Amino acid sequence: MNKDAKIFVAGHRGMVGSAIVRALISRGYENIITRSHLQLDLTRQSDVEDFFYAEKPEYVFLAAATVGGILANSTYPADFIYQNSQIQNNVIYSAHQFNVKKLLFLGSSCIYPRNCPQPMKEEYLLTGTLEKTNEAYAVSKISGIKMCQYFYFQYGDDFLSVMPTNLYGPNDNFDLETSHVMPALIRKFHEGRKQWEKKQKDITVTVWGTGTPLREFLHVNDMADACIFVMDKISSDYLYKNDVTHLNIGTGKDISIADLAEMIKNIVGFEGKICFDPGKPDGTPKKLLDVSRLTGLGWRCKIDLQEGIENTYRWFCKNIEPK
Ligand code: GFB
Repeated sequence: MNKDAKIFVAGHRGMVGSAIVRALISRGYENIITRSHLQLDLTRQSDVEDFFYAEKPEYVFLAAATVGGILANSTYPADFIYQNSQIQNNVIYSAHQFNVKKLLFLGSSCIYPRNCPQPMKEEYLLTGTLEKTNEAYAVSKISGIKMCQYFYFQYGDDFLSVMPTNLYGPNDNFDLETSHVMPALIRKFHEGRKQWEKKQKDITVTVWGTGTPLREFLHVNDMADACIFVMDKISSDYLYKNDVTHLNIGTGKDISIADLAEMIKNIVGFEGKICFDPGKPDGTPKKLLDVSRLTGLGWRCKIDLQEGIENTYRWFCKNIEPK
């Protein structure tokens, strides 16, 4: 991408989209186009077409999506499948109609089967049954991957997909009902610490599920860095001709939810107890990506988990819950 290339970041107010915009600006890209949800509803096909007709972006990062943690995914499956399918169908099809040079579609590691061999390689897509708690979201994301692939096959469009592992960082959703585990635990331990400081004794933080599931966590700044790397250096030709439908993005390391809780507890400085609520779903038992394809192409994550959580907690204290 030239520094003056016209780049549309769809979903620029979200955690990933905002990180991509920051990363583009810091690298000197000057012509970034964004639209808030109020300015452009990406689920409306004709509005999206009008936007692409008027703006004619050259590159598209498709980071707009309806996302949420395990409870939001299992409670609102209709919203997850409808909104995500609409957004990606409209943006990918308009990118095709208005000759976008390259489009990067962002998915999620939940596209892989629930009992997938670990670590999960790109070629394990569509080899088994999906995890029920996020099936609706996963089905829409798989459809997006396939849409990019088929537009390449039929029309030669340079559209490709990346699948990040569980992401966290600034601008995450810290709502306790709808968020992912990382922001939820940061908030819970922070609130627990405040109660502890007010000398309320016997404070306990509740962690959902059994604590045994294993997850891999990538800081969103690393994700943004990887997206720009792929946009700049990897072509659809390379990917699809090697029979690969998408690229995994992750750290290659996982941690149990119980150990993650301990880590966040120490970073936040909470001195009370942790208990587990097995009444809440565990979700898939283990989710670790095989990232060897992307590392083989020259990309590596830079932010380790300790540093990433410290950075996110500082952001939370400054922007969401000043002490
Ligand atoms: O991050 P999370 O909601 O999503 O939950 P998934 C990960 C694990 O953390 C589960 C546990 O085993 C949860 O039970 N957990 C413990 C908690 N305490 C909490 C808490 O307070 N809040 C939350 N949210 N979890 C999502 C998918 O799956 O991952 C999405 O539903 C997407 O589709 C996303 O793919 C990346 O990792 O289970």
